[in-house]
Amino acid sequence: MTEKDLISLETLLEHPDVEKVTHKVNPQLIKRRESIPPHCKVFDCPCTILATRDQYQFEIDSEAARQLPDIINNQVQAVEGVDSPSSEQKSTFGRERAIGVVFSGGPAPGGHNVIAGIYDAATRANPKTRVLGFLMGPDGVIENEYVALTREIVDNYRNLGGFGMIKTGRTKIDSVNKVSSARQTCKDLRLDALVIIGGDDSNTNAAFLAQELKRDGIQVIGVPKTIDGDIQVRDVEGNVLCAMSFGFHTAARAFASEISNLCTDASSDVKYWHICKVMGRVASHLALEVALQTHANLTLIGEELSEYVDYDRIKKAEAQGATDYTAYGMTLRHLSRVICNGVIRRAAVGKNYGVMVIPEGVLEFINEIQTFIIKLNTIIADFNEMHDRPFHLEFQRLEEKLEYLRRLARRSREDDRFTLWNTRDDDLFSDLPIFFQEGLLMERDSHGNFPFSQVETDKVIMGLVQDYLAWLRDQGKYKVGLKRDYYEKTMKKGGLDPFLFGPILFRNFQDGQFLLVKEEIMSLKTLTQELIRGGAIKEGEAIPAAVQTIYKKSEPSFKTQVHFYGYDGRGSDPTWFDCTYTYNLGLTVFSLIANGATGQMASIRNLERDFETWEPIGIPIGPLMHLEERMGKLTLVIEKSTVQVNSASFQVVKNLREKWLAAHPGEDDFRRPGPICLGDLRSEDRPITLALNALGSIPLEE
Ligand code: FBP
Repeated sequence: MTEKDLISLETLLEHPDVEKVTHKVNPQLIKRRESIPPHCKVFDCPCTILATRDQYQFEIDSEAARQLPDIINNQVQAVEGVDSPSSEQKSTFGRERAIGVVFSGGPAPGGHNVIAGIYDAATRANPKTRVLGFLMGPDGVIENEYVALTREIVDNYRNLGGFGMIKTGRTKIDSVNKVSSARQTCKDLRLDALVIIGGDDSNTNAAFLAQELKRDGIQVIGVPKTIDGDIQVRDVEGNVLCAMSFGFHTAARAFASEISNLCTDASSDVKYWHICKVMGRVASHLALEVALQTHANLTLIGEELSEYVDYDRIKKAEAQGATDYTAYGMTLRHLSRVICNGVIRRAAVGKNYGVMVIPEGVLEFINEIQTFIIKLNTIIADFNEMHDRPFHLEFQRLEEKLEYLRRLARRSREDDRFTLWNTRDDDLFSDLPIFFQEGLLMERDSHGNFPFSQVETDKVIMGLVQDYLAWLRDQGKYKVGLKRDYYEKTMKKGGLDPFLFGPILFRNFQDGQFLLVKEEIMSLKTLTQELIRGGAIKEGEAIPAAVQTIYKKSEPSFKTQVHFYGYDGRGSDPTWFDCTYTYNLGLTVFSLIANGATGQMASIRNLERDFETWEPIGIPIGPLMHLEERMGKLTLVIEKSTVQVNSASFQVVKNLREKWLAAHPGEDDFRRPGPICLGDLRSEDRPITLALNALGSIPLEE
């Protein structure tokens, strides 16, 4: 560096280039804010109406009919454009309104565009309409904390990820007090409508609020949000009304982009297995989409594990005139065997590395774990109901919680009506690693959900995998296959005849492309014995250096790197698909409000098809409700949609699994989805799962 390059710190910090490159508003951000997603044609019209689509019917739960009498008979409504509205239509549609919006639950990319769509449509219909954003999620509604949204605020967040504009929270408006406070807020603010942008539980809340606020003339509209992709709605005949919640595509693409980079790194550095836990509290939709996007070597799908049936066990039990219920569903131990099998097969062709995807909710599908989760949910909920101090405050240390469980187990011995937690449960629970016991006893959220994202699911599974691999290595069954060329070259370099040593060292010397050291050679001691037995060396002679090199190369070490993909993808800027989907959801919400709907969830049909075919609709929320066990009680909720094993997307993954495992000589089959960028809505820029599922379902064999 010369004198002329020297610059004072002051001049540096004031330099316009420094200001330019460090300014938080960068060109990418400007491009995002300025991009305008396309809108469905109906929204070009000066006003819209709702047309009932009674061809879509639902099976109505009698309890839902009882609790939601004013919204249970709602029908699916399609938004239709009116080119020349009557003056009455114009004045109803364009009436001045006050609309409250709230985010509920975890962030999902695209949420800001829902608000932008509502804001644009509402202020276009009447510039005096006010859109109020409740702060910090449902707490904002309960506590009347809000911000009046302006064009400037909305413009700042267009096409951007997160829920930063008004933040979010997980409070549930479920008690009489909370409902009454929320109602008071809506009345105080003279709201015409409240829009709840949330997941299955939040849309459940929306239905109850719609019922409650109907008498006040306040409409409630839900919007299907969650990266987990588990809000999917079909009618009774299987017609798809909501194919996917928003945010799913972005999160899956964000995870896939990172995981694809790991595939590249793993196959370059060839020494690690990357274990990637991906979000999805219960359903494995995200893992499935990531598998399709990246072709990772191994992907677990929770729903498949619970469908597993061990026919050998059933037969054995049947032969003894018994029924083996443990044959249904996969056990943790069995799962670890399946994983080890993949690891060993890849190692045998020299690939002692790979990428594996684990859905965070996978344990929910393992019978033995699910039983614990359900029992503990009930125990904690019962305790909370019967005591002033909640379970987690009363018992803060693990040992205290375990002692409480032991007390319950003792009680079950004394009182046979008490069966919730028995001695066997207690014994099995004590066998689990401590970190997992702690995980299973963690505090549930306000909806009673088990906090999977905080449990080291991967550690539970990989602990068993490590143990079994160590055993297999000791048995000589886990070996790294060596390229024949490499072996021959190394031996010749060491002055040894590869053809003399080959049959002594390898089990497949005759025809193997990748040579596998014999199982009985498990240590330098057993190697020496084999060499002596094969006549390659004499008693007391040392193992030749070249043979030692070959042996060492064949010795596997299972090295892992663990990653968690969740919050990062949840906070990602949305894909163009999600930008467009959510903006149109927002426009749909306003059409529903302007036409007097309540208890409806905004949706767009035909998401898997060309944009021109997208159809904005309202789905009645009441009929989606069914009874489910929550916190130990039967509660009305919207059913979570999990991966269907007969779906085209799952079947494609299942049938390409072997190809993606790539346990053969030659290249892996990794796919590079690339990073998320703004673009046009091309067919490949939407969830692969959607495109595949639209092709139909596969009939399952009995
Ligand atoms: P939502 O259902 O509210 O959309 O949240 C889903 C999710 O992103 C899950 O994938 C994850 O398990 C959970 O949120 C994490 O919750 P938290 O933000 O409370 O840690």
